[in-house]
Amino acid sequence: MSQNKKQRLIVHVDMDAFFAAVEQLDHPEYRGKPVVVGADPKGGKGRGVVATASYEARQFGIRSAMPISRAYRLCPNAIFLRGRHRRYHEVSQQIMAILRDFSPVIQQISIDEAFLDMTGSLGLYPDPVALGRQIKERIRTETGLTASLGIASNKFVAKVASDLEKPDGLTYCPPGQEKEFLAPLPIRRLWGVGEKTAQKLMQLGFRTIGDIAEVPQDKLVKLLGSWGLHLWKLANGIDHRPVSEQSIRKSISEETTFHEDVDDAERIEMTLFKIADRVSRTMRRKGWKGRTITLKIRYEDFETHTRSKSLSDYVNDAETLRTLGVQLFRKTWKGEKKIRLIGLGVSMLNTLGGEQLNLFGEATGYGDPRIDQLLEELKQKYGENAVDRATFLIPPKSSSK
Ligand code: TTP
Ligand code: MG
Repeated sequence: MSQNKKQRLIVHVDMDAFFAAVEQLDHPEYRGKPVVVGADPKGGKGRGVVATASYEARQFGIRSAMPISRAYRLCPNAIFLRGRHRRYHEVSQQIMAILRDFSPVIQQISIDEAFLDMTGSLGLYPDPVALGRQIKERIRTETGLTASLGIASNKFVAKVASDLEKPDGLTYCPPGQEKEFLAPLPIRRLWGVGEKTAQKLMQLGFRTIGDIAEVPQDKLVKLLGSWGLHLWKLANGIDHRPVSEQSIRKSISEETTFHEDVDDAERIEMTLFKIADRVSRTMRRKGWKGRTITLKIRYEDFETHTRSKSLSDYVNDAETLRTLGVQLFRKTWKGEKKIRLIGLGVSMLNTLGGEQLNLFGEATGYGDPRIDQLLEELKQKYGENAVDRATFLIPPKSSSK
């Protein structure tokens, strides 16, 4: 199956309970205790979500993305913290620098996660497990934090492996054993299989990754389309994707939870505008542009939907993000339920450097980078609320209801 490709050695590193672990590191009094980083629980009435929870808090059932009010009910005595993102980025950079010492071929996937291609250093590190221990040890001594590692011949298997023995795990899948390694695991562990897809696959009779690997390729393609082939390959432990800095899939998003559920379209769109402006500012500051815009809506009953649009050009200007955000919003929301949360994300990011094309052309007047620039300069000088686009200054009309 390996088509005579060169045997690779891929390491996936993922920090344990990252934000919470940094808090426990900086505040020894939090160690060994349930720590929840995320929104303010406001005595059970808070409306945001959990970013992450320490493993002590996970024993109470608290998980990332859970409503903070539910986390509070599960463990009111937990230490609830809002989070210090600058600090998390600082530690993240420290970790990535350590990883770069082991291999120049590194792909950072998120703030606490990266792939390393160690193929070129096989001579230096003939024993993958000893290499894994060494990486973990350096992270531990230099940052005081624990990481979980997966080591395998490709990215998918390494990623699955790093999650199996969390926290402080080290899991190695020797080459040639990928299929057997994956077979007993539930289908949810396949990349790209979310809750809904998992349900669909279960209805079709698939429970484990092995169940999928055993189906003839063409049958799966008939059932699921070309995506079926992709799943079949992963299930069989086949993944030729390179570890490459180029393809770093950074994404950025912002969301707002309303103080009370809202059904005033104008107010929601205004909020979306503000979010688009903030996302755009961060992107321009970091020199990022993106191609896929995603809207997220959570209704009063917590049902959550995302809707995306991919563009042919990379963009980062506020007008384009606002326009697309509102278009997606109007397509998604028909006023049937009140809205609890609204968010906007941009993914498929690229760092700047290539030519910059204006998505909508000159005629529409969208996306004048000079206005964005000016706004940003003023905000940096005088603070977030000092200036705003005229749209925000018009008092919203009262809701049509
Ligand atoms: P993860 O690596 O997914 O989670 P984790 O490091 O907290 O825990 P684990 O031991 O299971 O790896 O995410 C890294 C950080 O990203 C996490 O500490 C907080 C942040 N995050 C959010 O803000 N919201 C989320 O929904 C998730 C999943 C993560
Ligand atoms: Mg992690």
